[in-house]
Amino acid sequence: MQIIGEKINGTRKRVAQAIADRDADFIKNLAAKQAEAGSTWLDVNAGTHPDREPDDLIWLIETIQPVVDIPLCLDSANPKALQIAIKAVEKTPMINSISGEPDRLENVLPLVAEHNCQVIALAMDDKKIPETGEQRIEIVRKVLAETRAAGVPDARVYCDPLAMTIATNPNSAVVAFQTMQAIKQEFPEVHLTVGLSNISFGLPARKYVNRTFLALAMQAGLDSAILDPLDRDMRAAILTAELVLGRDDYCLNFVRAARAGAFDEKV
Ligand code: THG
Repeated sequence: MQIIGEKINGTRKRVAQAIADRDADFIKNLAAKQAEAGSTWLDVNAGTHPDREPDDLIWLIETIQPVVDIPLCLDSANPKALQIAIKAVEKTPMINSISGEPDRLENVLPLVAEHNCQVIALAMDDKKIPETGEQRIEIVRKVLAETRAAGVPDARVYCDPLAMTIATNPNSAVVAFQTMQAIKQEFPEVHLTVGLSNISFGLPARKYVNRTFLALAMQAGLDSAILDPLDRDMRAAILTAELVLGRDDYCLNFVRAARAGAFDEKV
């Protein structure tokens, strides 16, 4: 399971404040802790007004890079901000995201191709999120035709089926699972990812919802996720799901984590 650490996101109050105050220590600490916890990428989302976003993203990138040696996942809907940010990164980043939206295909996909990035492809277009799995797969087919035409191999594409909250649609997780299974079947080289915590917005006991969704999504083929890598119980759930799904040869990771105390009661 590849983990995209979610915590450097300007839609979070504390992070928004750190960005506004240029509080580098706070951001550096958040970056270092997520890297230590085993993240493959760190999501970086300034979450600010489009006028400020490029400056804020650059500041975040330059603040984070000296303290971690993992690549970033540049999270923005704004092609201009991504164009500028991509010049500031030291390691090839993941781009979050493209979709069936013509603006993103026109202005973001060429960057992905030129810089050999991994890219998250959302199963939506023109900001509309389709209700059914079939409609989402239709969009994924269209996006993959475009990524292939741009010379981006399927293995660099991470499809996000979009996890919407179960609070307003009881079928939303099931639709996400169906979408994942269909994508995997049709495009076996493509990776799957998801913004995990969306699934539980507005519900109580969110950690339990997130964890169970994650384990079931892994059965549907999920091999990466945007989540809080500092959530110890979530890490334990991932290790256990990998073990149970036969994705942990000789139970090596599970046993190693157990020896390191990953499943011990908190003291
Ligand atoms: N797909 C893709 N990218 C995404 C998302 C997605 N990027 C943004 C988002 N969704 C995933 N990232 C986060 C980051 C932080 C939080 C949730 C999702 C988070 N939320 C607190 C909460 O839910 O209670 C907010 C409170 C706070 O800390 O202020 O921490 O779906 N491709």
